[in-house]
Amino acid sequence: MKKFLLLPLVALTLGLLPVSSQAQTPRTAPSRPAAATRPTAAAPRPEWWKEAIVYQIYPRSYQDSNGDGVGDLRGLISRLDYIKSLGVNTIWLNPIYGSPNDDNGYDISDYRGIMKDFGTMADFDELLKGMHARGLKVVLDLVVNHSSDEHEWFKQARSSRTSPYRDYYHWWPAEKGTPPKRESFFDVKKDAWAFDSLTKAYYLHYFSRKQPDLNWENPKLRQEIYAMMRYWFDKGIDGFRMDVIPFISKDTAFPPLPAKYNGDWGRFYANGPHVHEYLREMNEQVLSRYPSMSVAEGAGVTKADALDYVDPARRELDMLYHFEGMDVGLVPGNSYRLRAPGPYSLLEFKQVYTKWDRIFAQKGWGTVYLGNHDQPRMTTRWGDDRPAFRAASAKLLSTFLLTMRGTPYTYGGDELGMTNIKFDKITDYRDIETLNNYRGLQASGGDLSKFIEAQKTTARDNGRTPMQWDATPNAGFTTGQPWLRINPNYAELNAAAEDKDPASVLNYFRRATAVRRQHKVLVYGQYALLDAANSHVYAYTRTLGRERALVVLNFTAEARSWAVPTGLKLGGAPWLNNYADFQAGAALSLKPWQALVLPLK
Ligand code: ISL
Repeated sequence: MKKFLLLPLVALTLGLLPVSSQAQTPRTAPSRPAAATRPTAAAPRPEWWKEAIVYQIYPRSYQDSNGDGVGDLRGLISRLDYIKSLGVNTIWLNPIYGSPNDDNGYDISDYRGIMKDFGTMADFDELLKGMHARGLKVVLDLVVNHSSDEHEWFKQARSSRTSPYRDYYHWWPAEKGTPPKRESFFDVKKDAWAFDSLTKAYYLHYFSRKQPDLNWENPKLRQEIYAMMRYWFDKGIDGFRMDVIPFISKDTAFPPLPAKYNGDWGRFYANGPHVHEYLREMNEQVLSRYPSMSVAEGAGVTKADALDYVDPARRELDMLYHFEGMDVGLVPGNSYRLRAPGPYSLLEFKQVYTKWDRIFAQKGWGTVYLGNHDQPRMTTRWGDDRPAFRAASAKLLSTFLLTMRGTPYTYGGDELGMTNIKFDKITDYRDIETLNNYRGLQASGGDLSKFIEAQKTTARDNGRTPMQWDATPNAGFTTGQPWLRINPNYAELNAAAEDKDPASVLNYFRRATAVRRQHKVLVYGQYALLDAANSHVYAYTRTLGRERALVVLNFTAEARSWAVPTGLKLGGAPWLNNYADFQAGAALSLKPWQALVLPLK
């Protein structure tokens, strides 16, 4: 247990402390008395998935059991007790299906089988049973905007223009000329059309050439997908995370890009003409028939269309996750994930999360995440990975995740405070996005050193380096050659060491999940931003009936003082504090990256 310095709090309550002894440094912005007004909207309807604490696992990088350097299902089974010990209750597994791995499983060649590298269906059944036995729900990835070009459907489709599978994909016959411009995320030339010489036609691929887009306008294709979803639900899974689901419906006339198109193709691809019709159909024919949860990867979804996906009255999906949080601090409209110079703006960060909370204030339900397999490590990106601040900032970020409204998604490894590996050489990268962007930039004579520098902060492989289990060779991840280099900081940053240390990032994370599970105010309570103009401290209250909490997060490496707004009365020892003690008073003295969750009277 941590010890808290309660004395000053008691002294203050009794009026024994002069105000000057409470605030060591001037605060950055005046407090707002408005905090005294409590939000009044009715509490949201309880659901298990609103109370979920999701732990995302990238199986390729979690635990190898057979020495081939790639994580697998048996490895994962061997880590179930660790996963349970985190206090999470829902697991999202990145794709585990048959795949030639052009995009690490996001190119599926067999929707009903298990990737050879990962094991067998018997392994999956055992994993599912092991998770359920521990009270963990299991959510799989649903990747149905595209398949692999090695899927039997595509092999058939490309074999002849008259194949019954031809319409499972989008084709543009060469006799119509060059297809209207569409851009691709992973193509070296950014061209989303690939020419297939056998049938003299172009096929559409929003991602790599090995990821042809499925044609959702074809009802037969949709029935195949729904049957496949039922197959997994009948096995007992509890839900799906839906990969780029806003992209599935296309205008098959492929009109030219509109004049206002500004290269933001994620936005352009989202919300196609029939997407909501198809999601309602999917809900009616599959989702509503199982006690499931669904979460959309909300690529291209904005404030204006978010509720179209998750308003329960529309019977589509349960939740979505947006990208606006991830875009903070990037050069707008730049597809190479170039970072804006200097640190990101906490004001912008607060505005984004506050805006997205508000969208779901009356209906629908949000999500909160700070990293995933497509993002760098949260501690490097949003915290401070220098040795002196790494642990404190990682704990602060977990505090944020676990005290916001909306379902929190924690990415495996972040509970340890893992950091970006920051490769210097392109040859260390394995991710198709980085490799093909590099090749494209090289071909067009772009600035490669600027690109490599930006990748150190933003590249996806930073979030994919193997899990750091212990200080033995290869961090206990594999006895073979790891598929992606392991971060050398595993010698001190690893689960075994952190497990033994009561003050570790890991043990703090465990306390934080326990606090969220214990206090429903942190799940369902209204969120109110305090001190919006403060560019160093992020503070908010959560309110549910009579239960109320104050969250104060110092997002800087300097000590700060933060004045508690008049009208808020601290109500006892902190529920969470990432330092051993704290001084309560009319102003809080915050240490670098200090995070506090305080009950209010
Ligand atoms: O559209 C975007 C932003 O508006 C992109 O970031 C896009 O959503 C993202 O790259 C899609 O990610 C998902 O689909 C990809 C796969 O590589 C990712 O790992 C997956 O999460 C293709 O399946």
